[in-house]
This record gives sequence, C-alpha cells and structure tokens, in this order.
Amino acid sequence: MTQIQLPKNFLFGAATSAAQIEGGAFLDGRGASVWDTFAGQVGTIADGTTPSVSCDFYHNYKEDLALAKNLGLQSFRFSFSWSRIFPEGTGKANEKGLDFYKRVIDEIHKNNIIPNATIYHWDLPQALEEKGGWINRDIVQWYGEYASLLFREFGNSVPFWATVNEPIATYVGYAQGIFAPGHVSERMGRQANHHVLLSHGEGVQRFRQENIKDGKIGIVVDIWKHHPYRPDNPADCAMAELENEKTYRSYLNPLFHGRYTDALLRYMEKNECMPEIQDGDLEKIARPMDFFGLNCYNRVVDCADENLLEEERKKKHTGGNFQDNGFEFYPKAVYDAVKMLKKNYDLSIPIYVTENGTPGFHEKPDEKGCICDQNRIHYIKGFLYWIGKALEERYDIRGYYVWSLLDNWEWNSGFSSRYGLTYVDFDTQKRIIKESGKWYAKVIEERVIDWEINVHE
Ligand code: IFM
Repeated sequence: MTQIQLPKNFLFGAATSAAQIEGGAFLDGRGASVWDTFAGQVGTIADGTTPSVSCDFYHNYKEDLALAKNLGLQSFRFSFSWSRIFPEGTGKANEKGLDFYKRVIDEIHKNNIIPNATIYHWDLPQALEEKGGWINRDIVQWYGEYASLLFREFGNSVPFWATVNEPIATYVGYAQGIFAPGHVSERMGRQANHHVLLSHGEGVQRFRQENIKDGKIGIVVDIWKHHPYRPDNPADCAMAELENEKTYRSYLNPLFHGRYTDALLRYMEKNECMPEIQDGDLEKIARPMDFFGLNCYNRVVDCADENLLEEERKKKHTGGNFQDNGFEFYPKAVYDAVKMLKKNYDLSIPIYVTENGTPGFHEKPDEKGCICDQNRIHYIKGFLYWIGKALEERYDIRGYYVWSLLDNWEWNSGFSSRYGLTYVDFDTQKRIIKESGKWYAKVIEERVIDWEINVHE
C-alpha cells in the first residue's frame, strides 16, 4: 500500500454542463440548442429522453450548490447555455438568461466556492446551426460576441474561464453523426474543428482586450491516448498512431505549436477533408493562455485485426484492470497525459484536471437508501494516486474536478448512464449523496490517498 498526500493548496471540485443539468429548456426566453433538436429525433438517444428538464438545476440551483458546499467542494465547474443568453445565437441578449447566471454565480460565492466557467460545452444555438453552425466561418465572430458579453457581465466574479470544452465533440457531431447536430462528413468535421479552435483564439484575444483583473483563461481538451493492442504489431501501431493524430494531437499541435502535424495534413490531403485555413489562423489559435484543462477518463486500445477484436469484445472483463461497468481501468492515463504535455509541448502553464469520472449503469438506492458505488471510489482513487505521483515529480497540476456533481443527462445515453457523486431521482428530483460523494468529502478534508498499485498499471 502506498500513501500519497495531496497538497493543501490543491483545488478540489466537481464539474457539470448547462445542457446536462439545467433543464428549463424553453423557459424565460431560452432558444433551442442543437441538442434539443437532435434529441427530439427518433433513435438518437439511447433511452429516448431529451435534456428539457434533466436535474432542473434551473430551479434547484440553490439546493444543489448547498449540496456542493456540504461535500466540501472548493470549486464548481459549470457552463453557460449560449441559447439561454442569445436565443438566436447573436443579436439581442436575453436579460432573463443573464439574470439566471448572475443568481447562480452569486450563490456559488455565497457558498464560498470558486466558480469555474466554460463558455461553450457543446450546446450550439439551433438558430446558428441553421446558418451553417460550426461550418460557417462567421461563427468565430458569433462566438466572439457571445464570449465578450460573458466577460463584461461576469468577468469580475468568475476567476476561471474555459473557451471550449472538448473540441472533439464538434468533430463527432459533424463527421460521425453521433452527437448533435448529426452530420456525417469527415470534411465538415475537420472544418468545424478548425473553426472551434479559431473561436478559442478569438475568445482568448477578447478576454485580454476586456482586461479582466485576476481572471485566467484556458481551454479544456480530453486526452484519450490510443495504444496498440499488440505493441509489436505494425498494423496496430500504425492504427493507434493515426488515431492519436486525428484526436488529441489535432488540437494540441495547433494550440501549442501553431501548426497541424505533417501526419494530420497528409491524412487530410489524402482523404480530401482539408479545412479552409486562412493566413493568420494558426497564430490566432496559438495565442498564449493561462491554464490547460485536461479531461482524462481512460486510454483506448486499438487492434487492426477485426477477428481478434471481436473475441476481445466477447470476453467478460471484471476485476483487475477492468471495472464492473465493462470499461478498462487505466488510472495511469492521467500521469501519461501530463508527462506527454510536458515532453511534447513543453507545457509551462498550470494544468487543472477539469473532468474525470466513471459511469454507473444500474445504480439505485438499496433498501437502506444508500448508493454504494465502490467502483467509482476505486476509480477516482486510482486517478488521484497518479495525479499525486505526477505532483511528486513536480508536474504543475493545480486542481481536480470529478465529473460530475450530479447524475445528469449524458448526451446519447440519456439518463441511462450515471456519473454523479450525487444520485438524482429524475421523477421526483430527489438527491441522495452516494458513498463516493461522502468519500470524496473526506479526501478533500484529509488529502490522503492510499493506493495498492495494480499489476497492469
Ligand atoms: O458528460 C460528458 C461531458 O459532457 C464531457 N466529458 C465527458 C463526460 C462523460 O461522458
């Protein structure tokens, strides 16, 4: 058993996003987002639900923030709903929408919690999608106007700002059709991604122009490193390598090196999906920021042999390096990501682990009303251990946020996938703190992690 002590000034929090917790989708002038529209189409969401009510944070925010305080959270990560603020995406702002966020931010402060805001977490106003959405280069200006308004309204009451959460979600929505708005075109996906990165750069520039005192701005990128299933097999290695290019490197390279990698450029050329890039775009994307938000959940293992893969899928993995929910358990992923950021990008800004968590598919209260999610405790413990390891080696990680404070509307999985430290009964809106929530509260207080290192790590 190894013991890790996390520093006193290390920030502990939990993360959420507007579309997943707020509900109130059609209240007080809010316009539809692409997820409202997408979820309304048959076959898009596993349980056929929509985000229209979800946790009803729109009405329950005071109780939920009191709950966050009870857990001892030091920071609360949330996102603004673009279409609550600009129902049409641009033009006249909705005062009632701005009012809501003012009340939420005030309440966060009343609870002595530090707000950490994301400007864009996947919920593009439907009105903008109808003008081409992330494919239309004008979106950089639309996003910029929206970001500037937020900076002016809330810049002095929110110290942490993320321009975008996980740019890859836009690719998934335009290239793979799995996420809203549901397009299936590699070319659209690459163009959409370029515009998301450009909007990030626009956001950073406008943040600096607003001259916000004490505020920090960054971006949140998820790193799921691809590993070859057979490390000595060239096809598996080539597959993993290409996936790393197409995923996290396609964001990190422009952000930190001011260019797309040659391998990605070759791939885009060959597959006729090269985005339109104008002079100055990459300089804009690479504007210096203040922190890096790392979302880290797992790694991905790639295998080029379909038959082998099929056999692997049939295996019922439990225990060891697999969790009960069927996912591989690889907490070292966070340590690997942090090391890679330093080695490959010479990252010199602080890292916040802005999301980490694991879903439960059958969680419900037992006869005593307890949600005994030992699986989640084990998972978070493993990641905190490896964060502690990286801290011992002097990597600059300043905080950690569990995804999520509450069970919520998990995009394509609807309500069938629960990530919360708190259980939500979506019929009654009753909340029950899970065992993981109680355990996390203790970690925040004591900052000690006992960990038995797994043979597979
Ligand atoms: O729920 C999502 C979140 O919106 C973005 N990061 C991953 C989470 C879990 O899937």
